[in-house]
Amino acid sequence: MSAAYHTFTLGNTLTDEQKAFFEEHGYIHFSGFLSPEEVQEIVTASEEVQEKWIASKVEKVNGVPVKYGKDLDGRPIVQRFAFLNQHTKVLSDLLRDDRMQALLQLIGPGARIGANEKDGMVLNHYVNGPESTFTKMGWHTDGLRDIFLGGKLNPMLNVGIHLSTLRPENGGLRIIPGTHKQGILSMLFRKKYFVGHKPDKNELAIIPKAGDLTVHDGRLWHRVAKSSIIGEESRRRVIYVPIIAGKYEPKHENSPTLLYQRLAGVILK
Ligand SMILES: O=C(O)CCC(=O)C(=O)O
Ligand SMILES: [Fe+2]
Repeated sequence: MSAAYHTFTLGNTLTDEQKAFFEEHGYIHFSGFLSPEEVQEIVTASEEVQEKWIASKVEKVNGVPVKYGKDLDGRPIVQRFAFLNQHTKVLSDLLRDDRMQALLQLIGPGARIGANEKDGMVLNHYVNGPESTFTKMGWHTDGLRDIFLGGKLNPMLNVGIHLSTLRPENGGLRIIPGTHKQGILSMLFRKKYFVGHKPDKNELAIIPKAGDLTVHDGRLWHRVAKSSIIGEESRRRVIYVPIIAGKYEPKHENSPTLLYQRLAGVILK
């Protein structure tokens, strides 16, 4: 059995204990990274960007499709923003926080925050209502796309900044600790990518408070469980920012839409 659930506090440098925990389990949970006021400021900033994107019918950002859906009242919302950091100062500033920079120590030389690479800063907004289609996400690892893209798996971590306080009934992130140490075959075939949703006997529920920060290794298996609560109480917002090493590959306005991103539009429902 696993030990009691452990959260840490993130400072301007990582402690040896924090590094060792991450190395062993492939994830780490820091509580109280942002204050309630900072969380609110971020939510408001995302709503301002959302209004602009809806008004000007933005379909893609740097080649990455924007996912739209319906809120509880039927109004259109953005459910997956990409490169959000490029569209509001509140979020570009967040990436410069010394504590964010401290996380680079988790992957070693050449590490950087992927502000302009991959999908940049992503914000997922889930809500479970009568017209919702984006309520869960099947089992996957975030690193697989790299294998498809270049054959080579570059080190990659995903930093989650949680903007909603959850209870277990809210669903949310489920991970299988330790799977970052699996071989390539297990990374490819342990589960059915994105279509498998069954709970795993070894899965761990990440139950954050708004303002918490988590990091998971790009090789770790995880999914998003559907909320069993319906309505306003089911609302869940979470930001992801990649930390990467390897070749610098910035995206720009004319970057192509990748096959997996087209598939995601079909599968991620
Ligand atoms: O919403 C989450 O917590 C996880 C989302 C996720 O795994 C992803 O976007 O790759
Ligand atoms: Fe993921």
